[in-house]
Amino acid sequence: TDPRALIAIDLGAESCRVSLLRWIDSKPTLTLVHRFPNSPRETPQGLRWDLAHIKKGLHQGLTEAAALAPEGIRSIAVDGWAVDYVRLNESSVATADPYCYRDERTLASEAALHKIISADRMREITGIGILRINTLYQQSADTPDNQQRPWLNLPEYILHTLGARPVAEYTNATHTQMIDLATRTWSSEILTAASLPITTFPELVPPGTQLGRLTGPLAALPAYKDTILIAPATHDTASAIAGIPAHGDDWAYISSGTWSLVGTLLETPSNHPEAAADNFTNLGAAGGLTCFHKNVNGMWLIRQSIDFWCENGQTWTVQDLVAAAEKLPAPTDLLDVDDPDLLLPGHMPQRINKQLTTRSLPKIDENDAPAIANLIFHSLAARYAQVLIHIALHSGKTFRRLFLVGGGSQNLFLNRLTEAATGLQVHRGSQESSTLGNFAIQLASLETPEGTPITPAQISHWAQVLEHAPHTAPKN
Ligand code: LRH
Repeated sequence: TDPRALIAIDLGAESCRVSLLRWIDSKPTLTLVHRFPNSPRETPQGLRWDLAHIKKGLHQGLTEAAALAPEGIRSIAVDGWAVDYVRLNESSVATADPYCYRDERTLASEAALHKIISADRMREITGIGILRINTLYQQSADTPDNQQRPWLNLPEYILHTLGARPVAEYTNATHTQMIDLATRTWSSEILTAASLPITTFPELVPPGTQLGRLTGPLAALPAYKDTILIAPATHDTASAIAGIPAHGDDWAYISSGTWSLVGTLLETPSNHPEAAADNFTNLGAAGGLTCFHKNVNGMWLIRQSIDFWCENGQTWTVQDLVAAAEKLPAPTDLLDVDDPDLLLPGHMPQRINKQLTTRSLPKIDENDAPAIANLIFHSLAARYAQVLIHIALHSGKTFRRLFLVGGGSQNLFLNRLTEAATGLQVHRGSQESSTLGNFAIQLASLETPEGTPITPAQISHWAQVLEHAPHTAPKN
């Protein structure tokens, strides 16, 4: 078999990573080569991602990875957070920094679009959760000029800048709210309602599709001779779930990062009226499966609070907050963590108090970091339990196990609260599950003839191979 290494790029709303999978004595070893912080910025043109910063970090990671793998790099795949996209100019280059999905421009475009096509009808067509962050509402808010330009979701754009042909990978495409669940293609009814021209839409491809060879300056490095570019599940959550090494049908997942995605994998989507009324989502999963889950607010609440305390002279790490919070008694009243106001950036402790006041509950001292963190952790665990009960009802499954993956799964206090609230057996998976799933899908793709879809069995085989792979730090 081919002894060359593989690279996974995982773009996160809080940090981006470049990781390497090498075969040492024919056994896989993983190295997190480069990790760099990421965050949206308030600009006069709205809340935007800094594309140059992301590309610079990736270039550094890819350069370092090449130096660590004298055997060469066989393939690279990119996943990232869903729904954000770039518009392309005539040279296939991004015309501007992409908007962050939290930008408030979609408040108006969502309301306007629902007057033309109802949320219920869109739900019927797409089977996905109606969320104002979805690409459809963002594209509806674009200027008419921009609406005429081709576009790519962010991970696919990064692949394209490396030499891949421009595509929309299916798992990520489902989160745009523009895919017809029945035909698995772009929905002409939704595109027509939103006046978005199909000519600007990329070709749809399944996860595991090989998209050409690496080109450009990096391709001049000997390690990158003949490196293939692959679309994994470009939606980071779909990759994270592909990275869970589980058998059987008795398990649910929480992919815990900026968001907590709480759900289960289904063979076929579940789009009956009760699931629709609960706004559960049916997103594409790797291997033709469906991620049936709900977006619950996640570590965003903690990160945003930490930023506020930092601006006010208090330095907190998540670890310190966890240690301080777990000494406190359980709060009497819980927060509604999915209050839309809590999805917005800035002043998180004040936003929390605004909610408590509206609900006639006692306020909490905005500078009492442990008390606020304690309230957040207890409220998240209770919300997870509530959502999981509904997931079981809508899917008809009986859960025994709960897999926690992603950065948030490192929070053992929250894990304990979640175990107590759900009564499920909690299994802590990888904090880099998106990267593991990204690699698992690449490995499945590389062993499969072109044009043949990769299967769930292949993906879970590779996820299990990678589960026990040692993690090494880069040598230099
Ligand atoms: C997690 C995630 C999630 C989406 C959100 C936009 O990173 O991709 O699955 O709902 O970001």
